[in-house]
Amino acid sequence: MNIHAPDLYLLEPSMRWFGPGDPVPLTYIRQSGATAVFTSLHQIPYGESWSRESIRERKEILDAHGLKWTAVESLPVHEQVKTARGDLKTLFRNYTLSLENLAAEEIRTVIYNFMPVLDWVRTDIRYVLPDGSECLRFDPVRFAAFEIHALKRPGAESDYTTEQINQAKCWWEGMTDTQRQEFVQSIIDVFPGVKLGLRIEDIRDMLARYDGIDDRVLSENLSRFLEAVIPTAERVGVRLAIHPDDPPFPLLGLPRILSTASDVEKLFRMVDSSSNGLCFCTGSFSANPKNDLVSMAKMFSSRIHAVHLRSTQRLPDGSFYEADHLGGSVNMPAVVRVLLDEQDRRRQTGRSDWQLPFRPDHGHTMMDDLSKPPVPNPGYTCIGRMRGLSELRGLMFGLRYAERIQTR
Ligand code: DNO
Repeated sequence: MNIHAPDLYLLEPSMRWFGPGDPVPLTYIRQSGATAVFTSLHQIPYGESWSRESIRERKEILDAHGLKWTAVESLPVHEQVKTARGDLKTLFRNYTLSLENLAAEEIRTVIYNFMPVLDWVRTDIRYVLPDGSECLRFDPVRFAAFEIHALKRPGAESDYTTEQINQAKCWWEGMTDTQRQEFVQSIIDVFPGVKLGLRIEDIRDMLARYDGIDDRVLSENLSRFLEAVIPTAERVGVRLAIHPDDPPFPLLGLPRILSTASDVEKLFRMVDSSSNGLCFCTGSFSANPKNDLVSMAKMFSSRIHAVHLRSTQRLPDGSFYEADHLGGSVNMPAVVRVLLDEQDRRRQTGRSDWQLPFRPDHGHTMMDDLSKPPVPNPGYTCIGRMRGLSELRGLMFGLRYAERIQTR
């Protein structure tokens, strides 16, 4: 039995690629066992439209390596859309134009997020695990140090316990200036695929633009965005897939509207269309103990358009680190079972687009990668992701194989 045999109906094994500047070349991605890629045109500033030529150019690079562009990750939503300020008409027009151009090149899955100010946030991008490999970690004490001592956000203390505040002070004071600077940059300037060169003052300005924006207002702004772009997505056959908040709890006193199952239900109610879907990121959702990943996969399966498989290990102090793909708190076999069943359901209804693209989201820095210069996108070294991809493909293969033995 061949793992690529079409009659196994596995999820589409994919890897993220950050474009020609990515230190992980497409030849490696092909050798990792991926048949497809999640990528974005990171060179185009947020808010501008993607021309058909630039999309085709990227597609041709992938084609030349025998890889398919299966999902856009991401078509970023401009901050002005999230705060509902500025020339929204132009921003919406540019977004829909990009969707039309992507569809014209047959790229129909588009991931985005609606996280205010920062994309994903971690406080340690080189946390050493007992086996010597390194992973990403979030520690509320270190984040308190960032907010209170670097950002100096008024009122930040009220989000932490006295013990956390004291520990944060102690930790901050124990660092040299260079260490502090590196730590701050690792929080504020890790937007995927691009170095925006943000400084702490820029973050203060960005935060100020959220004055008066709470969960309700941010939801209204998301709803306005969806109402503006979903009709085009439907017309051209594009599935939008929102990425959950990472981490899935409030940060920096900002609103957070895509962290839990009830948030996803609200999203689907905003615009009731299959083009208004979800990127099911098990790693992001799993950092919130309220989220039951298996039941969420079942609840939302028909609207899941892209999948990130990863796990986190939560600790009693409120921190979490990125565990092995098959370890941590996610019941990965049960989640994958639900996703395979969903693909079967889609096939039975005659859908030609039944296959769900998945990628291992992040991986540990390990083996030879430990001695290379750090990758510009933390979490995206080659070997650790390949380990994740291999384990996940093996899991899918095993689940399918077990089905057949049972039905024999
Ligand atoms: C982190 C990623 C996110 C994700 C975006 C989607 O590594 O999972 O940055 O790509 O939030 O818009």
